[in-house]
Amino acid sequence: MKVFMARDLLQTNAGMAQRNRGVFSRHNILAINLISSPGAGKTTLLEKMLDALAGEMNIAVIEGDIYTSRDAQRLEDKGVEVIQINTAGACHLDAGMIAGVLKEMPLEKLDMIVIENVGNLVCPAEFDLGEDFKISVLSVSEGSDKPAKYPLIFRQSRACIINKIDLIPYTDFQLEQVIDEIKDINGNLEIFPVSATKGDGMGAWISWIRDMQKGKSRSAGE
Ligand SMILES: Nc1nc2c(ncn2[C@@H]2O[C@H](COP(=O)(O)OP(=O)(O)OP(=O)(O)O)[C@@H](O)[C@H]2O)c(=O)[nH]1
Ligand SMILES: [Mg+2]
Repeated sequence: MKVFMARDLLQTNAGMAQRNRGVFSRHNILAINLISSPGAGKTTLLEKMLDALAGEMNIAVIEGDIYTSRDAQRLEDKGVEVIQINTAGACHLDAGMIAGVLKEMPLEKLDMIVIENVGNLVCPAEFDLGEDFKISVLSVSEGSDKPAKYPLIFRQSRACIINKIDLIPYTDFQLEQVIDEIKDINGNLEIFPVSATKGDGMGAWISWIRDMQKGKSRSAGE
């Protein structure tokens, strides 16, 4: 019987993530990793991001799902390269899976890679994929207590999107209180309350991510 220790697996992952980071950096690609509970709105956000940004930069998407290619199919008509990874049961993407698909991607042409991780607030937070940063997505319908209950992902992220703010009137979600709790966990987080479906707040998020991509390509040129 083969036994693998979680600590050793994480070390192997860290080495592979470092290699991915080198690949992104050599090609001046901004790589972001979207993480949330199932159904918080990652694919919907991505659809709207592609509508806004695909005409001005070359974006590719890596879709992580346990099963099915449904999210990849939703994004394919946006005219960008979409690669599906089915983890066949695993609750997160790891750096080795990303390294495997990077070999198949037209890296020299790309400005940004968006990775949609498997819907899960816990395991994906543990795995560095070599991305520039993680983005956590929390949705109003999940309840106000989620940042306090699952702090790791908020600690690990560079930005947090609070999605589905159009549903606030129908729930007991306390937006200001949640923002304060998230800031207590990570005071450096950029926080974007949005409604991906209605469009509220999306301008600020899109312009922030656009600036991050420009910053990465500028720093590469220095
Ligand atoms: N009311 C409302 N619904 C939304 C919003 N964003 C997404 N949804 C809905 O939430 C549901 C889930 O959205 P997805 O984009 O598939 O969520 P996801 O995080 O990609 O889901 P998984 O990939 O399965 O984890 C869909 O029915 C969306 O239409 C929003 O801003 N407001
Ligand atoms: Mg999705």
